[in-house]
Amino acid sequence: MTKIDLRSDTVTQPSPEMRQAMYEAELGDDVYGEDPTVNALQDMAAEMLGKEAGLFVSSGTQANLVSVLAQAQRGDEIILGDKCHILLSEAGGTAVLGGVFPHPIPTDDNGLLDPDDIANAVQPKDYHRPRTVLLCIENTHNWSSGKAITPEDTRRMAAVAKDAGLRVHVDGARLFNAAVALECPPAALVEEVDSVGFCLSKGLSCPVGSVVCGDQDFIDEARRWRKMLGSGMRQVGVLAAAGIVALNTMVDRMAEDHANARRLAFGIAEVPGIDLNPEDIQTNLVRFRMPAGNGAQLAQGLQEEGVIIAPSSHDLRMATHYGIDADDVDFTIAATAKVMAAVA
Ligand code: TLP
Repeated sequence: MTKIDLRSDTVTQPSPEMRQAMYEAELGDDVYGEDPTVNALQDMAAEMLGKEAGLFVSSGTQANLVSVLAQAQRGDEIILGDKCHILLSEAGGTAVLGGVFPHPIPTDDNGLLDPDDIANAVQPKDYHRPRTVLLCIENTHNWSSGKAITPEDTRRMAAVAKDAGLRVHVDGARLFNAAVALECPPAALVEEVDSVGFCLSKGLSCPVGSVVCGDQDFIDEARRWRKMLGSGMRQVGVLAAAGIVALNTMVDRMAEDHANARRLAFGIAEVPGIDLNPEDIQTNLVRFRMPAGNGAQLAQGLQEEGVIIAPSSHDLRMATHYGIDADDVDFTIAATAKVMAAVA
């Protein structure tokens, strides 16, 4: 049976070129800083993002965790959006492992935080209050259907934080999707920020890994936290090799995923019972709403047709990625219409 897995871009498989590079990778012990392939990936990532240094980490969650812990002490506070991944989907790690207090503020439909809300969330200097030290921004914004945050919007949010003496972190799990969608160099998206993490294992299709970038002092501190978290990995160039291929070959092709996402969004928006404005779709995530309960029926019905999405009552997502083509999209649109006709 057809198997079209739209749960996430994390399900992507490495390309043949990646597997070959992994096989041939030159290796060393990365805890000694001696893995040439890891070092090459870190340098390449830092250069692409206009930062001094990079650090290979095991996941997007770990990228955020080491970034926050390297820039906030126990008892400090971080400002973040109320719909961001760090707050909602990382098991409370910054609070549990770092004693860092999250201060959520509203997120608009475009994944943006209002600069006034940021300014108002900064705690006054008073020993009753936690110290506010960091602002976190997410680009692309997952819960806002993968909206790409422009350099101007990032600048606007970061400027308020900087004025208040905060540092700024970007959860750029899908930063390269944003760069492709906005047709700008990835470095332009993080000019004013102190730290940024991006995932290799999502749209870039690597099996494992993320890279954190920033200045050398930040990276040194992040490396210490990575070690403490148990991810001082050894001959990890086998994984980094795929990352180098990804940065060379998989960035521009994500335009295809974005075109497929729009095709999908325009198609399913026509299906009665699906609430979605396809014009909102900029990157590879298609979120839509349905009457409560219908989502679970749709997920179940699609599964029977060979299309997999994450089950949810009424707030659903389909993700396009390497391995999904326009035919898969058309099949999914037809299957969605068929299942929803039966539900009605
Ligand atoms: N997101 C996953 C799930 O956890 C929801 C997905 O399928 O979208 N930041 C952002 C914005 C993310 O979307 C994710 C993963 C992460 C960080 C964490 O990355 P991993 O899964 O590598 O720890």
